[in-house]
Amino acid sequence: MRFRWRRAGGGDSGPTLWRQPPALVGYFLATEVIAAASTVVFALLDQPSGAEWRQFLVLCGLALFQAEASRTIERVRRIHVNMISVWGFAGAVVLPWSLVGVLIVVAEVHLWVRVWRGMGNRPAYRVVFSTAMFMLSAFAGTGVMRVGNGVLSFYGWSGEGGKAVVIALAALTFLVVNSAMVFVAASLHRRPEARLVSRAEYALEAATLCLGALAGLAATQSAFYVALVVPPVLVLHREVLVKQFQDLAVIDHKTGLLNVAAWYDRARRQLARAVRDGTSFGVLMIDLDHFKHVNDTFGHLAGDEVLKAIARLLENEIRKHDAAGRFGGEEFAVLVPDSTPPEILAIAERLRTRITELTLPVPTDTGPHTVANLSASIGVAVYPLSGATLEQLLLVADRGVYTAKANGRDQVVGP
Ligand code: GH3
Ligand code: MG
Ligand code: MG
Repeated sequence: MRFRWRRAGGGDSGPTLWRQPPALVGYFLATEVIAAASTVVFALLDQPSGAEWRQFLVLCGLALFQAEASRTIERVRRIHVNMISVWGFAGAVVLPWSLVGVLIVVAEVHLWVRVWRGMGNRPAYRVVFSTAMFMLSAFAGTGVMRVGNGVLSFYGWSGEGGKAVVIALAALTFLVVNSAMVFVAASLHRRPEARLVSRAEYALEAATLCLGALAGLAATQSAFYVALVVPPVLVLHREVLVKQFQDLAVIDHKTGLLNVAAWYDRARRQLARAVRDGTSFGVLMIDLDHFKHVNDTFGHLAGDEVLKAIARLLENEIRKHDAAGRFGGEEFAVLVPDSTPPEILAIAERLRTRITELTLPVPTDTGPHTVANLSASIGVAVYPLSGATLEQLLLVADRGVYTAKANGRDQVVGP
């Protein structure tokens, strides 16, 4: 897996390495130096056999072929979960350390040159870091293979079962090292939410490692067998894309919140549930105050950073089954299910306070500045108090926003 730098544009990672937090920069450089230095040391120590060179060439060839075959997929895709793990882990299973390192570098450089470079959303330093991270994960896997095979031959266990166990342990090691490194990067990047890797992502990673193990084993037999791994890899790759399109269809690109259509969908379902169960729920409309002023003072890019920060604030402040959406511009809507009017008003009030407390470093033409003293006008509607249809609720919440603006902004207006 890779570190998700930003979720649908929701993060704050800049285009240059030096704009990242210093601890993160140190972590990147340390990872890269260790990966490069170990490869050099391994190259001096390893003496690959003719068979290992052949397997290396086969795996390299297929990695490049697979990357070429899924090039268009990789291009339309904006978030990357790639299949380097397949080839990297295949290498970890059968190749000596040095060739594993070179295999991963070749595969990543190829993807960089042929796919990512032209897209402009994957700065070189990120590619370098992911490459180093995959190398270290694969080296750990190779280490487990070496030790495991050593133990097997020491005890004279030559059965296939023992080898399979060693491969499973190597895969687990790869996964653990990889996840730990992603976790550290996310922590240093001050993106706690990026540390959470979903079960689906682990499943995908496990599937790619299984395919990698099979590719490695097949490579010890014949190049023709390895070719059998390519179609499943391509299909897996495409499935990931479909899933990402599904995500993109409901997500606001700039902030990572729900888009209008998805928010409406959630709200409609909530209304149906509330009618059925006789419960109440709230709709908050949030409009930032004098946002034009932020743009005029700090520039549009800084304005975008503020919108992203507000989105993160909303996500952190609301409960899991509440839904925050971006309604366009600097307007947000929050759905607060299963709550009483006083609870809903309290949530609105808390959001308003948090927004006023926000201070945010932003990049501007004249260097970094701090945006503070933000505020928002919030209109609240409550089902069934404010209306029986979604349109009525939105109208009441919207009217609340206008009343709040008229009364001097930075306030919550209830139903
Ligand atoms: P108020 O709501 O308090 O009346 O003042 P306001 O300045 O927020 O006024 P208004 O809602 O009319 O203006 C919204 C501004 O938000 C206008 C536009 O420049 C800015 N805006 C809308 N969408 C975006 C965006 O995606 N990025 C940035 N940076 N600015 C945006
Ligand atoms: Mg507005
Ligand atoms: Mg506004």
